[in-house]
Amino acid sequence: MFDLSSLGNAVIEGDNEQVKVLTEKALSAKVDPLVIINEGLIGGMNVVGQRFKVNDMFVPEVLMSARAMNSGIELVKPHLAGGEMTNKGTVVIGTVKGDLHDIGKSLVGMMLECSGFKVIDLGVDISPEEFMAAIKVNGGKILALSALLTTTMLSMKATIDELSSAGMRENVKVIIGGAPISQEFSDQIGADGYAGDAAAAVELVTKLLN
Ligand code: B1M
Repeated sequence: MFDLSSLGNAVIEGDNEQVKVLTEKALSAKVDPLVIINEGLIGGMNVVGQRFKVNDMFVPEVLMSARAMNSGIELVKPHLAGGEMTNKGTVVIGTVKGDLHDIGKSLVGMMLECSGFKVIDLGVDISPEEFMAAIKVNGGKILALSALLTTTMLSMKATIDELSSAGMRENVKVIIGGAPISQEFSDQIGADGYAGDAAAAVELVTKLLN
């Protein structure tokens, strides 16, 4: 049985090289790629989150951990099933205005891509108008909004309102997610669904497009 705790520790320490070595080792040992991501890489990042909260880690260290986690994810990505499948539908994804957190959003985008969806990732700090423009240009059927701050989650409602004002609400399903988001909030702002993690987001998008 491969011990993923050392991979998690390398993420916590922000040790990019060690993360790459241990991720390669886990892949060679045939550990399920999703287990490597969820238990090793995100497991480590979750500890970083808890320590950041109690001021036991600070922004530069958090960024090093995030960079190390991403290096591992890049190595795992080609091993996730389904990447070469045909386009099941276009998803426009981004982190809402005022919010610079991109790790969870990128993970959701990557998992959707690996599940056969075409993903247009707009990045972070995306205004309702920018989301709207991307939906129009790309013909997206799903708008996927991520927020990590209680202050920026309000921009999700503004984005849905913008969609309605543009007369496009009927044609586009909106899903939302991120640490402060809940099903209750999703219902409150009139989104089509909430997903707690990347795997749930794939399930939700699949359901909404069927
Ligand atoms: Co920030 N930050 N941060 N931060 N940061 C949080 C979110 C915070 C909870 C930390 C804390 O205080 N405990 C807190 C928010 C408090 C609140 O609003 N209630 C916080 C704060 C306050 C801030 C700043 C204001 C700090 C400051 O400057 N004083 C600042 C804000 C900057 C801004 O955005 N304007 C800030 C900055 C940063 C960094 C730049 C240092 C860095 C971001 C780096 C980057 O993204 N490139 C950072 C980080 C890393 C965190 C924590 C530690 C980790 C977030 C993360 O990446 N987690 C975070 C603490 C925490 O969440 N425990 C924290 C790993 C990631 C895989 O999980 O993003 O939750 P997550 O995504 C999950 C699910 O939520 C879900 O699936 C993902 C995979 O399972 N999901 C979706 C996410 N999006 C989804 C979309 C979906 C569906 C599911 O559908 C569309």
